[in-house]
Amino acid sequence: MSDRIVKAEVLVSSPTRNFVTLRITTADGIVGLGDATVNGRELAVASYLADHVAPLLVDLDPGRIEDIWQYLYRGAYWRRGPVTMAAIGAIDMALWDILGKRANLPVYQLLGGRVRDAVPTYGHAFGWDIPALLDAVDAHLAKGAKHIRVQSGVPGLDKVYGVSKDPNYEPAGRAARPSEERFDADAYIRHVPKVLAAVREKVGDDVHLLHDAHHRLTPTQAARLAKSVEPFNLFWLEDVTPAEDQEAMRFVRNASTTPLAIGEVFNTIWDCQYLIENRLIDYIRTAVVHAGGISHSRKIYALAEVHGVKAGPHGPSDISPIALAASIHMGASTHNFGIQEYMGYADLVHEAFPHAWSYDDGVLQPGDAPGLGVDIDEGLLSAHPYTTAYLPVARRMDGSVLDW
Ligand code: EZ4
Ligand code: CO
Repeated sequence: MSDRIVKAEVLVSSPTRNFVTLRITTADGIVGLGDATVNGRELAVASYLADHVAPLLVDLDPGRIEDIWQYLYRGAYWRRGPVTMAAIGAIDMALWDILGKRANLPVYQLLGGRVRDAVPTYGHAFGWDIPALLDAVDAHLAKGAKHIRVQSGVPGLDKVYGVSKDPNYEPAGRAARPSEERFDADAYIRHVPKVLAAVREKVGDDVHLLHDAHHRLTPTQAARLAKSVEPFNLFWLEDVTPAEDQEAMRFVRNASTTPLAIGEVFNTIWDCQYLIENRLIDYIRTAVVHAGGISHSRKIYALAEVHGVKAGPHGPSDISPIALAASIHMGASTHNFGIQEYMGYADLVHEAFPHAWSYDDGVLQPGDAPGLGVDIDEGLLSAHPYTTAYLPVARRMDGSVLDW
């Protein structure tokens, strides 16, 4: 039953925000879709795919998913990193999509079938001050949310990660240069426990709360924060320190019992290995698109399973509905899948990527369409061309650059 890849096309578009989409067509006329979006570096992945990889895919058998993964990863010699791994991730996703369409089965069925009724999710609630945040939390509760990420403004800071003036938070700014913001770690660490105390007081014990520190703290600051928020019983505290210094997590771990999540910027199992094997985290946050697709993410999740770590993948607005579908199919079929971040999309994104997956009452369902169950409205994508956009840059109060 072998088939042959005849075409691999890259579509770069901006239906409210930028997306890089890969479309693979086979000789039998099956079309597979993948997401290759790397927020703020979209054109680099588009070029990697169109200039270097798409020509190599032609004539290969789309059913040899693992072999194509190894061919692109090891065969390039140069490896790892977000651009390479998102490109491979998009191809891998598209090949699973093709396999599902060929078999007339949803991808979660190919991965072993359902292990849970639905995929739990969390969304983002934010407010500049505590009353505004509590209103946002109310809106999430009204939609049936059982897990909510809470982010608030910090007195004295005019821009803060995770908080926006727009009701739809979108960190990437459509401008020729990144916007800049100043961060005062002491003010932040003093304020967050007050915010979490107010939210916990409001929602009671049955709602799960999450918070993202977004890589800004030193190990000591991170340990202090993790310890001081213990009374509010977080579901997780995310990205307390920059992810490169992994030993820092041991220091935080030893200081508190607050569950820790990290890894949205990781790209391979080797980036995750130390933290997982040493049980320094509770949740691994790699996104299926940025960590080499379904095939590689499955290996990360399997390693995590052995060490009592769960998957809690990244799911912001820059993970397209195609990659989100791949993540939902994995969530439905992976035993140690903990939770899917679901930030939601603008209406135009739902229209541009019609999808079989659905969100309701705090959970996601993969749907039963063959493959990943996502389509594209090509006319709509081409009507919204790429627009330069960047994630913000953060600086300390003294002006020196800090991790954003
Ligand atoms: O900063 O999606 O947990 N979610 C996040 C996101 C990321 C952006 C980066 O593209 O941290 O807001
Ligand atoms: Co995050």
